[in-house]
Amino acid sequence: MRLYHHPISSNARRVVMTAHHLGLPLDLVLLDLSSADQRKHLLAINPNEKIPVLVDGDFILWESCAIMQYLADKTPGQSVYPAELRARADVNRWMFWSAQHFAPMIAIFYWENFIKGLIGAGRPDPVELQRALTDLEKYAGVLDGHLAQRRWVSGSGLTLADLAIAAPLMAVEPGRVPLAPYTHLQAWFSRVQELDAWRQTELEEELLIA
Ligand SMILES: N[C@@H](CCC(=O)N[C@@H](CS)C(=O)NCC(=O)O)C(=O)O
Repeated sequence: MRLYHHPISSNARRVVMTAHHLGLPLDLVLLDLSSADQRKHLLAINPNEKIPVLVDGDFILWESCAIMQYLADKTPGQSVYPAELRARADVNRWMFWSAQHFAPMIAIFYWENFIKGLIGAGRPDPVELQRALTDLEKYAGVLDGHLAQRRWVSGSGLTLADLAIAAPLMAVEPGRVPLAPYTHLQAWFSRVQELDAWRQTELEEELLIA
């Protein structure tokens, strides 16, 4: 299986972490979003022109959370995406929450405080940062409260929900996301950062950027 990705994309990283955790070999293809030629190729496999994109034989799949679920469903005996109806619905709930609320809010900090400077797109916009802060207070508050009495987001062990929600947090330092008040969230994130899947993708990220 081939995955088109870029190391600064947290949407790609949540897929790469999932593959590592499941022990599935992925052929990683670095896609340079600043190259017109490479974007043309991307458009041919994803009409939204976004990474990640998985190619599994003649099957092409885009949308990071859908790819994570596909990889888990392909893996016999896996425990990160439960088969039981309500357990699966709960994992789905948090994955949608991440895609709809949590990740887009973190992405504003990442874009304004880090990516803009990297690509020369101007100074951080204070109005956008205030909007992100308002959303952070709401959604980080929700997650922090949820994690007050639990080690993992859904059920009693690691699931795709943890990997989906944690990936955008790779932006916490470069994006200067003010997470200090959310102590349960931070403790959970430290647990995720101890996973091989997190460490190995961090290493790849450093190697690819170097
Ligand atoms: N909902 C999509 C979002 C994908 C996405 O926004 N990818 C970004 C990188 S993190 C991208 O390819 N951006 C390129 C662009 O918009 O030009 C997913 O979860 O896969």
